[in-house]
Amino acid sequence: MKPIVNPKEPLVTHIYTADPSAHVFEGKIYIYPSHDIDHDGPTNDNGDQYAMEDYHVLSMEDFHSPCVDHGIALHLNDIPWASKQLWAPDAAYKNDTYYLYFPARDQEGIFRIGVATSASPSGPFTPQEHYIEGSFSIDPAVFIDEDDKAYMYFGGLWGGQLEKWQTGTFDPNAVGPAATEPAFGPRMAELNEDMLTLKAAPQEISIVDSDGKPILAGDEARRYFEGPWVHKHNGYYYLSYSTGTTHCLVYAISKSPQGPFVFQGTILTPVIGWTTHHSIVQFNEKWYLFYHDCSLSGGVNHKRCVKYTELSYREDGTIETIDPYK
Ligand code: FUB
Repeated sequence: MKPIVNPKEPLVTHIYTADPSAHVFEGKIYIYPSHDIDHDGPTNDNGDQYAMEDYHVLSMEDFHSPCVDHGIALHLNDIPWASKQLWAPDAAYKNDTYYLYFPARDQEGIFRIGVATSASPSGPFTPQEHYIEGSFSIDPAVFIDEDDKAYMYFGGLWGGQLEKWQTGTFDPNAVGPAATEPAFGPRMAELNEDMLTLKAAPQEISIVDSDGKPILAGDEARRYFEGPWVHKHNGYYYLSYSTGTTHCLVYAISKSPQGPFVFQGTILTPVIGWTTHHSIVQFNEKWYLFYHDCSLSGGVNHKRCVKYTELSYREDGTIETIDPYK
């Protein structure tokens, strides 16, 4: 049977969507994207063009069913601590509750990560009064391991402010490492059983080459930029992420959720538009990549659309590189 939403085509066209975090909840595919908006504000490396104000949850019964928009699941106006920019979210299920994790700027303009809860995977979600204590930067991705431990991976350069947190407190003047120094890795923190608080201060995840040497900041084809995602396949943890300035989705693997992760290769070659951001999910024995590009808006960087395609592993566990337009 032919899918209703074709692979590599926008999942929905009535709104702009980006940064899809896909999960299988209650036997269906749920997608938690950013909701891009049209506006005439500034565009810059600080990411001011990504001025999102709410989240919509999308779902599909399977790949032969239409993609349903469940409407506004959470709005900026309802988040007491947040001032603007609801960026890439993720969701998780535990304790009979659905959790929506999301970054936003606080009242001082500093990116923090918040959490909201719902009894339903489609929301609406009720936010906590305050952001998660000890959280910072952007792009939370929550991975629940087979032993039920939950880890939140996060962090993004430039507008995502990861450079500003080198000392553990926010330094607005801090810059990233020199090209010959190790690149910044994403951060990871285990969540407490309540899924609302961190068990300990976030730690940096190390990404190394096949000789065990850290990937350097000047190695822009391989270094971490933003958009972490962790999934498990055949006993290995796969950390995938965006390389930002070189516009690829790449991945590294480890035997531990704490890393170090050894760089492997490219999952997705560049898409139309500056950003690239994804998730990987298994549904009915097959694996899928959800990602976005700017094809729906004719290439406007802050008006993106979410897509999906099948993802394949080779015999040795490496992932076949996908060309988004073939
Ligand atoms: O959507 C806003 C930001 O753009 C996300 O947080 C980044 O991952 C990039 O996709």
